[in-house]
Amino acid sequence: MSKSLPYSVKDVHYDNAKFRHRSPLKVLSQSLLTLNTKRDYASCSTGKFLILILIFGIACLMLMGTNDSPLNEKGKVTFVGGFRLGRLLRKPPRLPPRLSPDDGQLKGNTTNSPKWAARQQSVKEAFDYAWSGYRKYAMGYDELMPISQRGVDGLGGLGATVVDALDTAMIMGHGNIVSEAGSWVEAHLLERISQKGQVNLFETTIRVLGGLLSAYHLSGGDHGPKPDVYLNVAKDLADRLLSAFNSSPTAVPYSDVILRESTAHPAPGGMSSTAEVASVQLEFNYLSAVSGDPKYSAEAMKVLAHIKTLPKTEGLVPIYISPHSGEFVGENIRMGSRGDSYYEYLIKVWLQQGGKLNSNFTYLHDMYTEAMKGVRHLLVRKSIPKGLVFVGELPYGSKGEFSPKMDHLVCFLPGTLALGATKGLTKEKALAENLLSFEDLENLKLAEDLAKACFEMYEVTATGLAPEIAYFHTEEYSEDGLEGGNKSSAYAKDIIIKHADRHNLLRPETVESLFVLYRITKDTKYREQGWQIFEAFEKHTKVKSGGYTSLDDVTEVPPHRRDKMETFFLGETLKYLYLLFGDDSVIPLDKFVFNTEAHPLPIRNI
Ligand code: DMJ
Repeated sequence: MSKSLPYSVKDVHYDNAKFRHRSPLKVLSQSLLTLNTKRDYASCSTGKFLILILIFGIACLMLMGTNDSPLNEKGKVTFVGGFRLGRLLRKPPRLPPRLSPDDGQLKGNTTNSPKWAARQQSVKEAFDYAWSGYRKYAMGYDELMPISQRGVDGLGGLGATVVDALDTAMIMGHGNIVSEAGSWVEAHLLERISQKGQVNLFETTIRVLGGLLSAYHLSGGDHGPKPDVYLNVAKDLADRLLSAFNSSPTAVPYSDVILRESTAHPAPGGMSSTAEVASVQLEFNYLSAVSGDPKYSAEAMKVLAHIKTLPKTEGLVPIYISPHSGEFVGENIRMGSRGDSYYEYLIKVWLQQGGKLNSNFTYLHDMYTEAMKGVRHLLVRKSIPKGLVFVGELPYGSKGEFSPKMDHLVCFLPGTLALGATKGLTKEKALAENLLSFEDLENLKLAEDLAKACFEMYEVTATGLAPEIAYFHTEEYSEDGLEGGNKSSAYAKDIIIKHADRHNLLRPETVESLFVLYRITKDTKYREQGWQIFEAFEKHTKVKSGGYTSLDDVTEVPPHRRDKMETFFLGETLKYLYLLFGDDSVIPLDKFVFNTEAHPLPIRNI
């Protein structure tokens, strides 16, 4: 078995030392049976009776206290009295056993061929290059502007690149970078959080809170600060982010938080994005699990329980929701921006909570299954002339016209569909164990078809990099003169790229899906495709003075460059490529869920 992950991959169960609760029943009975004085006491019948009552009372408290779900059958939150009493009896969570990053056994990689090990090494070097550029010109800023060689705070000024990159450095075994990033977090982040102004709830949760929690879980503590530093910062941040939930009159949180005041307000226009309010639950749930405080999970899960009650179109939902009324707003349905991770978190939160049917979380699985049926029925079409399977949009709802527009963001969907089908097992194993339903097989097939369309969005351009948005040629829609620039692509006539959509922000979604599909199907074509994409990033986005940059136009060579290295290039894109070329036993998909910013969190083992 590979030991290539330098930190703990064994610590993936909630029943390990970190999560083990004190058993008052056991403690009591042991003390009673070992102490002579107590034995004497127990030998008299009144004593026995009193002890029985005491044991019965404690057992009742424990039962209430170990309720693992914040929701009852009706989706109501039940984190009340019983849970809190239970908490009083608990030991504070203990840190997991950790492996040293310098341990010789961590460097082995027994099942990977030299070819893929070398390619994985190239990704590690790319990460080093990206980090070095950031450290040199932008340390402590949210993002690097690699052409201007300076930093910029586009996400509220919490040093987002540092936190987003931290667990990637841990997974890659980059001890120096873990030290640099971890020391920065320890020295600066709490202070920043207490001083900074407006941040977006979703972006801060998925990048900063998610990054801190994953670092807490994976950290060996040998490089950088002790793991509980990450947890303490995460708690402070989450306490302030909770104001987005507490200030709203409904279960739907406001989109923006003023950190220094712990106050929150709606976005301009008043609406929250559906994907945003429904993509903070993995992080808040995990924080509750490791901190022992249910308040984070309780607030976040109320959102999903509330959305469960709202009317939908075959499981599909509009991209806006009002925190004032709690209702969806408008009819715009899409799997791209503002819609995407709503669907992703339905299945991932269910998996995080043990992935069991007939549990308090089954409603999430049901919502996901219905939504994917809706996707297959209402959003999936084939392009002409070559028949690429793509996912379009319904800007005016199911009664309005279909738009053959697909954001690159939609390319998260093949990975999510494959994960939802096999629950992280390989397809071979899931088939052998008879675990795949008809729905699962349909979703797996769609995952493979969509991954092809996503890859062809890269292949069709002159740079080999995908545009931000593509349109697909159909019977109803065509436009001439908007091809990607690679004349040898078999799909040059199927994919239409409008001038305004030709940029590339170093996004991860396609390589994310290639990684998940490779793990699940073991088909090496996904690795080869990932390598082709990585080479295109190396060729066209690497900046001589340091870092990588977004591009203005992927259909031209050389492409005009934008001046920004997004945090998710280090947090997601390079992490997924590294894992795609590496050993399957590192961050196994049946033991971890990746949040929507690629920060792995352990699956609860019930
Ligand atoms: C990331 O910040 C997250 O994946 C989010 O869900 C949407 N996409 C960006 C990266 O493209």
